[in-house]
Amino acid sequence: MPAKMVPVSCNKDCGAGCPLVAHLESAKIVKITDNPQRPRYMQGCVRGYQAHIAVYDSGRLKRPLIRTGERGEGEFRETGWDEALDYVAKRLQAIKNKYGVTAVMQLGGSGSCRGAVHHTSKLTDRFLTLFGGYTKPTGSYSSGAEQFVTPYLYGTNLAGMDAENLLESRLIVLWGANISDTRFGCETENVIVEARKRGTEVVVLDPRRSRTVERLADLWIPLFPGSDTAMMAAVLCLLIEEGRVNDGFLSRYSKGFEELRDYVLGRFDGTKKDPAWAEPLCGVPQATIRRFARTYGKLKPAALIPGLSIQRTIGGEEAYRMAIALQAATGNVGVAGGSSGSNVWNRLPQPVFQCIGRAPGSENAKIAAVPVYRWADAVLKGRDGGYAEDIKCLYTVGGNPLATGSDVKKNARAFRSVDFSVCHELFMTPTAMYSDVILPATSFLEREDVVFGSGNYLFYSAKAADPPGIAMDDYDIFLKLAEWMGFGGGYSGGLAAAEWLDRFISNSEIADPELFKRSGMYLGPDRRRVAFSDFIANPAANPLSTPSGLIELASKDYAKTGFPAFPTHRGFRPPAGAPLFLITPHARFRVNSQNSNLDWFARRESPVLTMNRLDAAHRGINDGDTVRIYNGNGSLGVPVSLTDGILPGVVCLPAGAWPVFNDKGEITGGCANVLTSTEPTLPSESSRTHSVGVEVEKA
Ligand SMILES: Nc1nc2c(c(=O)[nH]1)N[C@H]1C(S)=C(S)[C@@H](COP(=O)(O)OP(=O)(O)OC[C@H]3O[C@@H](n4cnc5c(=O)[nH]c(N)nc54)[C@H](O)[C@@H]3O)O[C@H]1N2
Ligand SMILES: Nc1nc2c(c(=O)[nH]1)N[C@H]1C(S)=C(S)[C@@H](COP(=O)(O)OP(=O)(O)OC[C@H]3O[C@@H](n4cnc5c(=O)[nH]c(N)nc54)[C@H](O)[C@@H]3O)O[C@H]1N2
Ligand SMILES: [Mo]
Repeated sequence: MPAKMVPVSCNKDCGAGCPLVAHLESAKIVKITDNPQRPRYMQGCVRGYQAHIAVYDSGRLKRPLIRTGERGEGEFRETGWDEALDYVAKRLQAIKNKYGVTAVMQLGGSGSCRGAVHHTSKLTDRFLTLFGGYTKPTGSYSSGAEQFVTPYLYGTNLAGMDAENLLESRLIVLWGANISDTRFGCETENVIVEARKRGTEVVVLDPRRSRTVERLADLWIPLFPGSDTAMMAAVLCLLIEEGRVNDGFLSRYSKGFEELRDYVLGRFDGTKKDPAWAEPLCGVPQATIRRFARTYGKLKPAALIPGLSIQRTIGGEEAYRMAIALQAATGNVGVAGGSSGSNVWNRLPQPVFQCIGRAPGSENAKIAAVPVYRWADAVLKGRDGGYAEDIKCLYTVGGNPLATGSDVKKNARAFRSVDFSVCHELFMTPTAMYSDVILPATSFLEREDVVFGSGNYLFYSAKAADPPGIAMDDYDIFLKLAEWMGFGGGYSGGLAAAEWLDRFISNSEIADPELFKRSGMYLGPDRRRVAFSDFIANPAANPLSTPSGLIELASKDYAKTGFPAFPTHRGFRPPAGAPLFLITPHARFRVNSQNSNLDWFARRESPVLTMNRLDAAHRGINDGDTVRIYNGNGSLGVPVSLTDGILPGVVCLPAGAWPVFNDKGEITGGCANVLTSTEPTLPSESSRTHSVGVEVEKA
């Protein structure tokens, strides 16, 4: 039987959002490949090519489930939608009546986060604001520190670039960015490959020899996690001392460089931040720092692309501020082939296209906020502990905080402590297991949507498969629940999900909707943009929206947070009892915790600790041994793989594996977040998953 092809695109927080096609035989997806009509550099990855595994997996939730055993034990009974919705509606209503709407906390949201309609956090917000309000975790596990600081310097978070901009770069610095796995757009890796063919140099700074080092790097500089600000300060120091700073650029476009210069030269604290100072902090020989600084000062334009890893550290705010300062000091901001030094990912205007949002009637919703990194503390401590609300209910849609949230044991305690918890899920995740009601949701391949990629383009994703059992779209689950609670009309506005989508397409800049749906893609006119090019071309006509209209390398407003106006090295050293740095980067075959439970992926990436041979030798550990990793937060057992491809003193356990439970329902291992802490980096109150100390011993 001939294969039929329909365009699809991953609606996940997976680093890209790619133009793909699903091949159907007898109404079943048999494979997924790149869309043959895609432009030259766009390419999917293994997680998209194998996305249909999640559609047909026998573990998919097919019917609503209601808990029968103790919370977390995993005992549930199947039921139909009527009983499940009636139960959830009554429990939500009772909590609202007794405690008020803000006793309900929303969790999750990144499960489906690229779609215009099927967007897990936007739909939850639409429903809960009509319910009357809720408590919302603010900031992000992901890019919280970067989102917090970038506006102080640039007045906006739209500080990205289109991948093709890199074709103009003579130097690309991937600073803690593992493009080959985490992608940062569906074109970025291929564009870098092409740029290298044309002579561009690529330097990667990463504690470990990542796949990006293997595939893209001319030079790999391993350094300690969280030491990036120190390394950057030393680079800046050398540039200043060797007269390689672009003074003309700084005086025309920025403010506050003098203060930063005085800090770097040691005029405030008597310590010059030169390469000799940085060497022990970073674990990088000063000769290497000098060599890199000279290359960076010489090769122009240079694009410095920080990963988000460098801001998931104690003082990660400063690493992002310092990266921006470096790009400004070298005159690389806003020029073709340069970069802002801030996050490039999804941070430029995309084609005009509406998304589902709040509905009329939600204007007076009461929203209470708690920093996401403190959500479990807020649940466990409540008003008595200084938090705004006493949380009685957790409503999780598109998240798996019992695998991805820092300190999963604390998170499990928080789930155990509430009166009621409900989640929409595809699988029996650890978070679902700790819920009272689980409502089975569809995956992106089972519904139609328009998906935002990471550049000036949009992808159409057709419905390619039927949902398992009686699973429903989140849109419809919320609609039914809203009808049960008496605000169905307000929620839907009289439209089904597909009708919203058609409306959004006809209101958009897409001239030919039929062609869009057939080809699966719409390409915006300009796809080689770099942020702030208009400001650089004419700063008087296009000032930044900072107080001065300029790039604020020292910011009076930032100083109000209690930290210096200019970026300074803070750093993190593991404590004596847990002397090894643990990093938990994003895994190649997973999207955060997704795919962890699917054999095909798990076979290719089971939890393994990588460790330098020297650290292993000191501890009598051999390759392949099972080791115990532990610190004050927890302990877990995993096999170890010994390598020279990681800096001595650093060990690596990829993020996203689900926790392992013992008979008593206690978490004993599996997941890296057994070892992480909910003590955030300040002032942004964000994640510090790469500032963790551990000890490792033979099990
Ligand atoms: N395959 C895959 N791709 C993904 C995801 C996924 O789960 N899997 N998740 C997506 C999401 S949600 C996000 S937020 C992004 C994440 O993007 P990032 O946060 O950039 O990704 P990480 O894997 O945490 O880190 C990138 C690299 O930085 C290194 N690193 C760790 N700590 C430090 C440090 O302190 N300094 C330096 N210089 N390097 C350090 C790691 O070894 C790793 O190779 O990726 C997205 N893409
Ligand atoms: N140690 C450590 N921890 C980390 C990180 C790290 O680097 N190190 N990275 C952090 C980062 S950057 C992030 S973004 C977070 C991500 O953390 P989470 O947001 O929890 O991400 P996922 O694990 O992808 O969970 C998404 C869940 O949504 C479900 N899902 C998928 N599609 C849908 C849908 O359409 N509807 C519904 N209802 N559900 C759906 C999936 O089955 C999955 O269980 O993790 C953070 N955790
Ligand atoms: Mo993320």
